[in-house]
Amino acid sequence: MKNEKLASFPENFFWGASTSAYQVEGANLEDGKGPSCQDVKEVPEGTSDLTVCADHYHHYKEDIALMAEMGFKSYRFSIAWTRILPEGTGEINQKGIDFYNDLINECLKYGIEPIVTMFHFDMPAALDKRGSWSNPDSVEWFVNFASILFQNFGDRVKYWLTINEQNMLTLVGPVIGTLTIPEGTTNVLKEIYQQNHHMLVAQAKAMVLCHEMLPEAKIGPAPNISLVYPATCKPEDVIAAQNFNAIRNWLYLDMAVYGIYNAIVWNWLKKYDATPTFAPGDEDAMKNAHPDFIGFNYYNTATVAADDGSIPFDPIGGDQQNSNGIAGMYKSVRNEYLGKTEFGWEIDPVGFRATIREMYSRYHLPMLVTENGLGAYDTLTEDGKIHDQYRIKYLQDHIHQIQEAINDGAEMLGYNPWSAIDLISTHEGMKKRYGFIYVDRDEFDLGTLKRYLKDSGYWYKKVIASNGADL
Ligand code: BGP
Repeated sequence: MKNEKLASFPENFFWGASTSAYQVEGANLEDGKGPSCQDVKEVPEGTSDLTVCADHYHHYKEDIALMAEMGFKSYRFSIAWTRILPEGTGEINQKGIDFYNDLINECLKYGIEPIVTMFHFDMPAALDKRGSWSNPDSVEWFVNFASILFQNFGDRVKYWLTINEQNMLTLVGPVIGTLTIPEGTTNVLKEIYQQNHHMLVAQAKAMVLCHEMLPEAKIGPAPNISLVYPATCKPEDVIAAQNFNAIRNWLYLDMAVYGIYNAIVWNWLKKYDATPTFAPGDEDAMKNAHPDFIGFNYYNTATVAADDGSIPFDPIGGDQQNSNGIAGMYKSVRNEYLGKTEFGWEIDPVGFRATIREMYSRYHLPMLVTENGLGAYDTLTEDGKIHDQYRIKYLQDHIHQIQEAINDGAEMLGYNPWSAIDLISTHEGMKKRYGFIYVDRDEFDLGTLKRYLKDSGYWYKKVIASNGADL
């Protein structure tokens, strides 16, 4: 597929891919690493635990060599808080620092830009015991962790992402195993949005600190953003779509960029006596922080209608891309125009373009795609091949829409789909694969852990070599 009539991808566009520490590394309690909430959670039935994952901790050199073979310009990974600070605060684990130094240096050896996520769903278990994000001290815990990262890795890491999918932590925390509600909580909605508030303040302070400590570096948020469509042109459905857009998307970006609470969300929370309490200085902290770019994950759009009274009060149900709705605000419906993945997520490449256009109109900042991708069952053939034409098609269609968006005037920094290598899904185990690199293991049988480039990996190599001209 060629896109000759469209504007080209910018020079130095970050073609790469993503992973997160707890899903890819394994070695979850090795070399001094402390447990995170992911290591102590109940493993969803029928899925692997997180002790080995893709064993990237021991195979990172081989993995980065394969990324280099595909021509990656960037690799987005996260740093496990508990590898650096096993208890979340206090003593630093030197072996954790050493591991990420080695990982970063290995990327740089091949000219691959390390893009580092500071927090990807892995709250230290020790901090969970101290109230997790409900504890107002969580802001300082995170800022302390951030300062250690900037100090140790800031000489080489130029691109930082604060909190991965804070909106999903807030909206679907239970399914990704991250929600801790202190005992005795009576207003759960208020507690969740108080946690969300602490994360927003923590993010703001980390952005300011980054600019102070590392004037050359760039930092941004990484929420999961996907435009929400009204089911019909019925005005009530349009209001429902605005509600969901405000709750799911704009709350997070209005806050990151402008330091203000979205009015629709604020007034919805008010109805339930659930608006967060501000500590002295919070407002200034949020207003003073400015991201250099917007990192965002996109999987698909959502479609909603007005709630007809059938939606139960459940603001934390569903998964990242599917939910029933929120009572009085919106009701999720199926979009008949879209196909679905084998795991039930709708597929909407054109919605990608629409989402990028909308974000650019609202915030006028360069954007970095930090996730996008197709979770599927893959098969390794006898001769060591993975024919994942379905993934190629998905990525092709989405990259094409980025180019359309660039042609519309959007400023795009890079594309880092999920995932560089097969890893463990948030709640569907090893069988839901996303990688360009296949890892030979099953859900429970650890296999050989040998790596194979999938057909999509060979295809991506060609895309990168042509800077997106040859899809
Ligand atoms: C995002 C997360 C990732 C990742 C991806 C795919 O929400 O940031 O950690 O796992 O979705 O989701 P899943 O693993 O549920 O298929």
